[in-house]
Amino acid sequence: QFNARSCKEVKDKYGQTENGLYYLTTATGVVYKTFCDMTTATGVVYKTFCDMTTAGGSWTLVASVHEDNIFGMCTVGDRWTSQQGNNANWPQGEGNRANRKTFGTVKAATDDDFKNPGYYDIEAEDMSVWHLPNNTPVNHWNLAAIMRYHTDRRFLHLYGGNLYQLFHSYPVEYNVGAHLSDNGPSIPIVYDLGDKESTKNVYGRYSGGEIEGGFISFRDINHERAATAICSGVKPKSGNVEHYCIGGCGFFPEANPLQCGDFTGFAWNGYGTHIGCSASKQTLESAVFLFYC
Ligand code: KO2
Ligand code: CA
Ligand code: CA
Repeated sequence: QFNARSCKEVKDKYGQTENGLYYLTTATGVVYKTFCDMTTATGVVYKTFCDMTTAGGSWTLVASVHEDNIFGMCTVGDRWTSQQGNNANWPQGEGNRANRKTFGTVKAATDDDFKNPGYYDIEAEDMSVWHLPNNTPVNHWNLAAIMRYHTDRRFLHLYGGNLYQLFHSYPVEYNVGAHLSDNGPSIPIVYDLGDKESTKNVYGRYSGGEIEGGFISFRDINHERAATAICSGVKPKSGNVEHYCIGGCGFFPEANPLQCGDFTGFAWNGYGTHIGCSASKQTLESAVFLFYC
């Protein structure tokens, strides 16, 4: 066990280069009992997956977004949206994008939502994203991914070093602004598996006309002023973002409550049909992994 705050430290300080599970420790802080009496607080220890190979980096898995039941519509399991219904009086929903709550375990990161302390603790520069079929065991993650990409422009420097900070600057909240004009940043990506064209196939065929592949986008807003968290692999060119962006605010007005949930309106034209605005079955049944480097 190492005293490392990220997979990058596990590699740089301790020379570990194997992909796999490692214990990390959050930053130690100073606790002031009185002005003159201070002690050092120990960090929180947690276990997560390190990808030590992609693009020569060392990537820490900090979260996964998993849809347990697309028909649930903002019920139990919709931790990245709302677990308490589609409700205009609860505009941010769970708010887990910008708080310190944690949930899930690394071994179950394809079976349910996962968020560890690294999400808010690590000061990162870039992100990597893997789309992994539900219920894939850790030892198969490398081979099982259906889409993988990373950023390489150190964009997180501009947004406070992690998603916790980014989503403080760009709150995912109902009625926070208008589609397109108030959207958050879209960052160009480098594909490790897939390409711009295959990204369009991840989402509905109709949606393909509304998106541009080759980006990861944050805090995108729909026609009805509902905000989503992440559009994986794409940049929206229109306001039907509920069909290709995940995680959201606590209220989606259109067809209430059909668009509320971690995978929003991904089954708008049927479950996994891949026609109209429906994503493919493979997409619906895959978790989205978020890594920092
Ligand atoms: C549809 O379902 C429809 O849905 C649109 C929604 C989807 O986000 O906004 C519009 O309501 C549109 O008028 C139409 O009803 O089109 C792929 C379908 C998008 O047919
Ligand atoms: Ca979920
Ligand atoms: Ca719509």
